[in-house]
Amino acid sequence: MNNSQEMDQRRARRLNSRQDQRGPVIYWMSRDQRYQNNWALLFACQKSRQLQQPLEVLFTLAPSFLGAPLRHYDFMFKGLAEVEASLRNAGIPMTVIFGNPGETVAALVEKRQTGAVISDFSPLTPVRQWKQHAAAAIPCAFYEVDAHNIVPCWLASPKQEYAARTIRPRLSALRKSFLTPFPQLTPPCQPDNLPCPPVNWDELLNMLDVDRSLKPVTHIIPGEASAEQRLRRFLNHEIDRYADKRNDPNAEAVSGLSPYLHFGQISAQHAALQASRSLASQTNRDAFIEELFIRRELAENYCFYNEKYDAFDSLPEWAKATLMEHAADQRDYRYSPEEFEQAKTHDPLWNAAQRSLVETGVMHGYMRMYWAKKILEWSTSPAAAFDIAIMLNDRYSLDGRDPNGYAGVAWSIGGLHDRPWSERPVYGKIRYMNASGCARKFDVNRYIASVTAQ
Ligand code: FO1
Repeated sequence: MNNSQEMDQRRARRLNSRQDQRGPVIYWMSRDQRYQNNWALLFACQKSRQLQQPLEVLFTLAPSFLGAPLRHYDFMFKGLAEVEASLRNAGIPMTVIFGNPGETVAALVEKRQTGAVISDFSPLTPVRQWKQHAAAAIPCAFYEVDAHNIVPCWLASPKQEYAARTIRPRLSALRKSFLTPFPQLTPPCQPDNLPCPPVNWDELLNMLDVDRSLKPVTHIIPGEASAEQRLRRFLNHEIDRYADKRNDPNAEAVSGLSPYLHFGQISAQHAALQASRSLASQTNRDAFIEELFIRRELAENYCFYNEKYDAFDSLPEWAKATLMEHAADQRDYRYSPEEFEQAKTHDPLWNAAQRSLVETGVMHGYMRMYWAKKILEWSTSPAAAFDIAIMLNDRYSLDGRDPNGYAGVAWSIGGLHDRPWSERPVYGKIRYMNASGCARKFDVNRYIASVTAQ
C-alpha cells in the first residue's frame, strides 16, 4: 500500500523549460473537476508546501466549448460549485475567469507573479492549444499532471495503438505501479488573510455564448458526492450482473458513471480501486476494469496520437478504403441529419435510442453501437455518417466531447481498434449489427417501451 504523500513523479511532465519561481502556485483545473482523488490537485498542494507559497485553483471558462449547450454547462457548473465549497473548506480560493483560456491564464499568472502552474491533462486539440499558448507566455514552471488516467497517457504508449490487444499488455505491465491508493490531501498552509470570494455561477452562465434551448437534465444529480453515491450503488447492487448483462439495456447492469468521468467529477483510478476491492466475482470485476481502464485509456491514446480524432480521415486505411468502395451502394433508407436528430427513421429501436439521448442525455453503451452503425447504413456517405454521429453525440450526450465518444463513433462506423469482417453492402468490411442481433441479446420491445415512458 502506498500511503506516501508523494505522487509518482511520472504522472507529471513539464510543458515549458522554466523554473519554479518565488510566488503563489496555481492549479489550472480544466478536466478533472473534483477535490478528492485528484493527482493534479495533490501535486499542486505538494508544490505549494515545497515552495511555501499559497495555492489558488483557477478555472478558465471559454465563451463556448465545441458546441456544448446549456445542458452540459448546468451539469458542469453544479459540479464546480461543489468543488469550490470543498476548496473553501480547505482554505484554498477558487477563481473563474472568462475568455480565451490560453490568454486569460497567462494574464492571471503575470498579475499574481505566480511561482508555478499545474494543469490537468486532456488529449483534445482545443485544450492542447490553450496550453501551448500559455506555455509560451508563462514565465514560471508549467507542469501537466495526468489526473484522468490510471497510467499517464504519454507513458502508456509512445504511439497510436492498433487495438485493445496491443495496449492491454502495456497497461497491464504498468498497472501495479499506477493503480495505487490516493494519499490524503493535506491542504497547504494558506495565509490567514487570503481572500476567498465566492464565484458567481449565475452571472458566468449568462455570459456564455451557448445554445440555451437544450435544457438541463433532472434525473442525474451532478457533482462529486452524487458520483460517489452512483459508484457505491453500482458496486453494491449492479456489478454482479456486469459481465453477463452489460449489453442488455433493460438490465441496469452498467455503472452510469460516464457523465461524471467526462467532467472529472469522479476519478477512474478511484473507481477501479474500489471495484477491485469489491465483493463481486473476479469475472465481474475484471469485465468492469477492462472497460474503465483498458478501453477508456485506449480511447485516450487514440485522441492523443491522432489529431484528426473527430473526423472520418482519422480512420484506419483499410476501413476508409472499404467504406469508400461501398460509398455508392444502394441504401434501403436515407435520412438527413435533421431526420436523425428528430428520431424520424422507420426503425422504432433506433428512434428509441435517439429519443433517450435527446431527453435524458444518456444512451446505453450497447445501443450506442447500434445507433452509430445505423447512421452509417442510412446516411448519404460514410463521411457524412461520421459527422452526424459526432454532432448528435456531442450535442446531446452528457459525456459528449470526450475521447470515449470520438473513439466509440470511430469504432462503430470506421473500424477503429477493430478488424475487417466479411464484406457486405454499404458497410464493406466494417463489423455489421442489426435489430435481430439486438433481439437475441435483450427484450427490444421492453427497451422501446421504457424509453417512451421516460
Ligand atoms: N474546460 C475548461 O477548462 N473550460 C471550459 O470552458 C470548459 C467547457 C466545457 C463544456 C462542455 C464540456 O463537455 C467540457 C468542458 N470543459 C471545459 C471540460 C474539459 O476541457 C473537457 O471535458 C476535456 O478536455 C475533455 O477531454
